[in-house]
Amino acid sequence: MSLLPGGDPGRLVSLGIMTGTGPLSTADTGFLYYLYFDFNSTGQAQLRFFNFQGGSPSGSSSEATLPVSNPLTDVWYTFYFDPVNVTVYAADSGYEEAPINQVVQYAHGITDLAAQGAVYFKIQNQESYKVDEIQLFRPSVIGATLYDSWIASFGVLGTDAAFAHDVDEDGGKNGYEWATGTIPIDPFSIKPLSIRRSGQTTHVEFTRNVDATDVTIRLRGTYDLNDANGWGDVATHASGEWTPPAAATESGASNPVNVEITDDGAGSLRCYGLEVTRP
Ligand SMILES: [Ca+2]
Repeated sequence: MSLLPGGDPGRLVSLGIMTGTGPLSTADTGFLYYLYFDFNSTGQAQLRFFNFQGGSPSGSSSEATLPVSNPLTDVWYTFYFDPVNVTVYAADSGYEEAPINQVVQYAHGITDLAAQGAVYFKIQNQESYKVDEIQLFRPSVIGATLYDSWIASFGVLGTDAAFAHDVDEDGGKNGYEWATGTIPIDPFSIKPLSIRRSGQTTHVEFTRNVDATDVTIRLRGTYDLNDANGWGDVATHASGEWTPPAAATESGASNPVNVEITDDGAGSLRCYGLEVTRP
């Protein structure tokens, strides 16, 4: 954000990421900001932030002083919007996101940003200010696990996003779909175990999402479904490798990869289950 020559540094500039066309409006859903290069002639730049959903305030609204001294004409802002928080950084000589550059992190309370239609970046008071550069990208959720970021990327939030929940009700829990690389919001996207017998050997096949490095996958087997203590590990994947190594063969150039577990000791009848856990 740059102050134009002759522009008044004490003048408010408004910007936001909000629904609908036309000017910024608190009747829209989205994020609204007031930026001051020099708030009340204090020499300090300030950010004020507001959030609205369906025309009502949501989340936290407050103000924060920028961690820069007298920015004069240019401030480099970085705004991270994740499903829960907005995190803002500011610096006076380029994009900086070190802890010392953090302006504020706050919960926005917005659960459906597009509830009132398409979302636009809007700015007012452009006669004094200009936006020099906007970069859009999808960051991982700050402080979140790999699984949390993955499930949030499908717009699944709250209790629906629990590892043990099955949000699309296809019989595969979210954590299982993360581990096997299917789509958690598509009930037709699910990968059950495929089991076949070849001579005295049983082959169990499924897929594995190589990005799911935060889970342990355990193929378990039992000879008696009525015996809760009858389950034993056939093969386990953790920390990037299978145990025992000889039991598993992975193939395929794309993600998810195909996994084939060979169970030589299966005998005449064995039932299998894939258990997915995370620390
Ligand atoms: Ca599912």
